[in-house]
Amino acid sequence: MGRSMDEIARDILRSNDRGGYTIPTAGLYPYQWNWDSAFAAWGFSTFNPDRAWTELERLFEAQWDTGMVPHIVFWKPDPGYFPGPEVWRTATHPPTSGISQPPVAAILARLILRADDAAGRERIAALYPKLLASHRWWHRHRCSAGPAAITHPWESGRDNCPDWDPGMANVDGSRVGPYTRRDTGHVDASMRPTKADYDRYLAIVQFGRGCGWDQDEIVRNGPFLMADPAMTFILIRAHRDLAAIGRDLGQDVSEIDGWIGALTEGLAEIWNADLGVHDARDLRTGAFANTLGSGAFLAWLSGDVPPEVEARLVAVWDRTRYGIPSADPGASNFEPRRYWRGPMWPVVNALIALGLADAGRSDLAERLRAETAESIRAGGFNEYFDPMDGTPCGGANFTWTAAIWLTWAGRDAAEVA
Ligand code: 2M8
Repeated sequence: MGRSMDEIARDILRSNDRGGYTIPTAGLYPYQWNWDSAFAAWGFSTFNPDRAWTELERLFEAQWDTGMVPHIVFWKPDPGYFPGPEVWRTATHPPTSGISQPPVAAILARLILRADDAAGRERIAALYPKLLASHRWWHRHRCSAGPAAITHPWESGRDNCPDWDPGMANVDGSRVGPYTRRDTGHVDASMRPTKADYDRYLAIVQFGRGCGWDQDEIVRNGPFLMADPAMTFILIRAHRDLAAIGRDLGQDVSEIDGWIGALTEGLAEIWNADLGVHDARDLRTGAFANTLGSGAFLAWLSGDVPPEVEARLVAVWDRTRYGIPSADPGASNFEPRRYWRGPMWPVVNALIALGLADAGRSDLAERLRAETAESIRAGGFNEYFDPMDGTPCGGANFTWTAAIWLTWAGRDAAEVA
């Protein structure tokens, strides 16, 4: 008899384990990534709670003195990935990148704790001040415009989605000098961001490196600054979870409550009245991206979604066969297999479903689970999928897809509730 999907998923987590931290997938992504690691922890919590906490602890070992949790931790040199530590040059130990990634750690730590409170009590008490420092960093360095902002498309985790096109248009990528990409040696180039994208990604990194990763300078004068609805929704939810954890630990959480209030008010700045949803906005020019993809669907994470907004979102979802797309299939720039410019990402669906379930939309949550599960069952534990025909894309044996299978997609409705 063959191995069950659950067994395969557990094996993927174990085989991507590099000794306390988990890489997203061998070859393409050989380091520890911030939000991937938090999802890995959630996955481990279904069969090894101790290992789940270790994963988060390793990630926070790389936290900067400023509170920032970097988006990549370069624990061991690996020539298979570009841009590596020699490009970022952050002067930290361990070497890391100089930007962050969606702060899902508090959201997932709370779920991990809920699954096995006894195993997590001491671990969360030790982690709480570090989580708090990282949320304070987000408030201090990324939320001054009201909503949460990103200083590099990589910071959003949704690298090349159309949401960032207006901000990327301001970036001059013509003077970055020669370099060799590694991603296209692992995965078909047609599924990856373009060379023009990479030139600009590197120009933004070069600016950060040039100012010694001074975050005030990056926000003030860096080549790219966009408000991100997804980050705002995630951060609101993460603040709420952190406050709940803090209250349980007997802490005063009024500072966190203040951040939640400010961010919720900040949502008005990214309301696109023409589109009728929250939308990415270039903070240098004020221009909206005019895109409707998975970022807008994360609204459920931060609270209830009005019926007219829900109708607009579901109309986009109805255009696909397999889950919520990263960009609207009805838009002319939709590319069903090019990374974040259209594909369906199981890991994002899992986050959206958390919001849907909490908002009492278990019907939509179950539809999303079933469509995600069907694509993984048919295609394997890939990084992402073509939302129209379910073709598995990107890296195989992917940690976060295995993790969300174990915690969500592979559970039936009764278990998930
Ligand atoms: C992708 O991003 C990296 C840069 O961080 C890349 O393309 O090189 C994104 O999908 C990101 O969200 C993810 O965390 C990372 C590792 O899975 O890969």
